[in-house]
Amino acid sequence: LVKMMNQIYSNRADHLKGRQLPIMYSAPDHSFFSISGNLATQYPQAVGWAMASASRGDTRISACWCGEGSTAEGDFHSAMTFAAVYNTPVILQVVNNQWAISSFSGIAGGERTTFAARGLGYGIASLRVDGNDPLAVYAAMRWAADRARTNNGPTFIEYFTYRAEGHSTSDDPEAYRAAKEFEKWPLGDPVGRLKQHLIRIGEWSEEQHDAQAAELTDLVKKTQKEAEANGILGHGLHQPFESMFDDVFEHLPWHLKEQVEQVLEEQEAKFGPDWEPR
Ligand SMILES: Cc1ncc(C[n+]2csc(CCOP(=O)(O)OP(=O)(O)O)c2C)c(N)n1
Repeated sequence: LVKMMNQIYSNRADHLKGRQLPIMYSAPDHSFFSISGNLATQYPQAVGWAMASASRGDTRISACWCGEGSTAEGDFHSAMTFAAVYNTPVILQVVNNQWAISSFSGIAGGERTTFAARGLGYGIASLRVDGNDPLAVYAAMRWAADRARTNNGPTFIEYFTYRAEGHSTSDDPEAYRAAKEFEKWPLGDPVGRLKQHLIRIGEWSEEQHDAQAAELTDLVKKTQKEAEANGILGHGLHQPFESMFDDVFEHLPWHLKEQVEQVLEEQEAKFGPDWEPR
């Protein structure tokens, strides 16, 4: 949790050295590949990764997700073709939350057929699941993982859900859809549904739920403080400027080296020889 928060704040302890957008996490120790801001690039990457794993005789499989709007990207289709042709051990998933910022899923072709149906066109086993039912999501993914692990190839899953909030904090959904539309969404909140289900089967209670919510809120707040001690966004640079291109190129191209030197000289001329990026 603290590592994720350090990434959100792009602070001194951020292992991505402040070079990613704040929620584009990466956790190589957990086989969690860096999120890319360029939509759908993860699709061919996941397929390629799984192909490499299989050809090395490794037992690991890969999984990736994109939004329904991103299925209109060429990368999505290249990945589907390669996954089908090479019978790749990959789980390809679409979170159909019905909105790609301000464009409705119909703009990505969602009213012509389901997104799941597109997988069938590629010859890939495909499922459409109620994305707000945690047990259904778990079962579908488990099935897909078993298929991949037993060499039965790729699976494509569409999770049908709804984006109640804005796309981001700078998005105002009232500008393009009815203000209270989210109140009419009939399939509920996944956490609430799982809670109700567990209470009904006698595995959980309101008291346990409240206690756990309080405990987790406390944990998140404490962790937030811990991360904030390493610096927060908007308080200057937390990583040395020169580290901007570290780990990006194996050999830094000459023109970028030149640009780094140029900026350092400019900064020194402006702030004196003791200048240090804050
Ligand atoms: C190649 C590319 N084009 C456009 C964008 C800008 N953009 C960021 S998010 C987004 C909408 C994505 O919608 P969707 O795929 O439905 O995913 P969601 O955000 O709903 O999960 C767009 C157009 C981008 N990041 N990358």
